[in-house]
Amino acid sequence: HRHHHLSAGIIGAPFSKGQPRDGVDRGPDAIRAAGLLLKLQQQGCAVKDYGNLEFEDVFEDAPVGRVKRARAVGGANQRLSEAVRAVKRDGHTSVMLGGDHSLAIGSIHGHAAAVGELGVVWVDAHADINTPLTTPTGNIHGQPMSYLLRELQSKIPVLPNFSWIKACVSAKDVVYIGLRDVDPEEHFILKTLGVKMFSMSQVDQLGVAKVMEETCDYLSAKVKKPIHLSYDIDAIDPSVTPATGTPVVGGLTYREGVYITEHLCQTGLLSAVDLVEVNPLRGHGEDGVTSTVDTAVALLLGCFGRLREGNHSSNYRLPEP
Ligand code: B3U
Ligand code: MN
Ligand code: MN
Repeated sequence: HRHHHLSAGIIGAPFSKGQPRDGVDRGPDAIRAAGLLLKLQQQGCAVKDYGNLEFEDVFEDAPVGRVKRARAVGGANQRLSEAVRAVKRDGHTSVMLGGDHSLAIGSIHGHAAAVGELGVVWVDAHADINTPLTTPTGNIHGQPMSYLLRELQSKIPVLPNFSWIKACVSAKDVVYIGLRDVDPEEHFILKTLGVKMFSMSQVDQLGVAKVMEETCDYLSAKVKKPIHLSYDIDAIDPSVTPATGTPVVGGLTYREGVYITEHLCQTGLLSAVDLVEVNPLRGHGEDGVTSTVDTAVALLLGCFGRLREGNHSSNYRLPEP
């Protein structure tokens, strides 16, 4: 089996304070309850579940300027960074189940601390690159990239519980896929830094296969760096994945969404994955939640070698009559 060597180290991060809606902290358990671990094992992937992280309660967490719940978000991400670093030290591909997308701060920070320079593939309806001074909402799940990019550090003010963060990603090592709801200030940042992006317009224009070919050519142009995939479920069209906090019409199809994971897996460079913003308390009833969670599982299975043509293990032999 080609993917026999793959092993997943799963971290649940039931954290919601990077955004205002209840329920996204139930993402990790919902994704596990849909059978993620067993399905990974059935396709030949070794799995270690590190369980759910526990986050400290923060009682005084008044806004700092526009930024909401900075202390809680900073503290949670510091823990997550340590956890991801440990999973990488143990030799697994890290799988972080969110939780909201503010958790990408700790996940990418810990991944980079363990393996060094990364390529980041950010699949999302949103760019999540507002700074604390441009954010229109104050929600940190709309800001994680701004704390991680070296090129933006002169624009980032001091925040409580954020001093441990070391910007560890270069703008040239990031590719966005699926964008369709980008604030003007974010668009300025993306264009000024020359960040590679495939908005939904480019997905329409090129098709997802060309988008992925160009993504991987771009990231591997000089040296092949480990890839961090940060997958926001709201990248997929809300007709398929409605159970999320900020659905945006006109998203990726299920097939396009899965293709992205299949292609990244085939590179052999996928080293950590975030699956965030699944909110089982949203999505208009049971069917919407089931569809959302099942899609999240399908994306993760794609990251670990599942092919839609089918798979078989290399030691399989037909039964003799
Ligand atoms: N760009 C807006 C909205 C947003 C970002 N991420 C999500 N929504 N999920 C913001 O709050 O920064
Ligand atoms: Mn996001
Ligand atoms: Mn999003």
